[in-house]
Amino acid sequence: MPGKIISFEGIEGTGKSTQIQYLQAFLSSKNVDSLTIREPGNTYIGEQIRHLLQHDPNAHNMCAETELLLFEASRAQLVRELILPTIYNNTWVICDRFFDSSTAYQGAARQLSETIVQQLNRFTAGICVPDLTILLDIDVDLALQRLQGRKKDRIEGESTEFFRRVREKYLQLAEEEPTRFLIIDATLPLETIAEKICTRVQKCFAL
Ligand code: T5A
Repeated sequence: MPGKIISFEGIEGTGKSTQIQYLQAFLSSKNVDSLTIREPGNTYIGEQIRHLLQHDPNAHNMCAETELLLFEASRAQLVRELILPTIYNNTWVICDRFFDSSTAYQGAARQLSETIVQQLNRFTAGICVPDLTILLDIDVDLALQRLQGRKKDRIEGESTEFFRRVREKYLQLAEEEPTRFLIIDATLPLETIAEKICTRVQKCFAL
């Protein structure tokens, strides 16, 4: 029986990384083995791509089409090198972002063709569709405030309007797939959010 895939989505600063730690501890308490991965990255190729996409000062003029293809290339490698072998080893995979990020950031915010983004998502992720997607939702200004004082990468330096489009797309995706998505108010206290996520995971997968 393959392991499950749980993805976390949301704009920057919503608390994805923080909540993933709580979920990992919860799964471990239920004797479920899990591996956390982040997108882009995690493989050698993916980490090189991550550097190009986010931190390389010489890549500031990257066009939207290149950006999309690089995120998808990182995903293609990650799925084949890590995610598929892991789930077939009966270990769960927790994804700090997955293909919904491409739909929201490159599709909606960069305004690339939604059809092309969807085709590429299917091509790179293949059978790896999350069994559950946690959408941490928060007002854009509040999320950006949380990141104040942190050095911004290429995408974090985008406008408030850009992140509004990302947030709206996520909410639309969640409305279209209510069974896969769980929307959580990311302004709630950390422990309350963690409890809501663990309750849903427990119910969803009969743990
Ligand atoms: N991207 C990615 C695309 O454009 N397309 C794609 O296909 C993919 C896969 C990845 C970037 O790439 C883009 C999106 C991103 O721009 P990243 O470096 O991996 O970027 O960054 P993020 O995923 O955005 O992660 P962040 O670290 O910015 O945000 P998190 O993980 O959501 O937030 P976290 O947990 O680090 O928390 C942020 C701060 O908020 C506090 C925390 O303590 C921390 O200080 N916090 C709370 N404070 C109050 N109440 C709560 N409930 C809180 N929860 C957290």
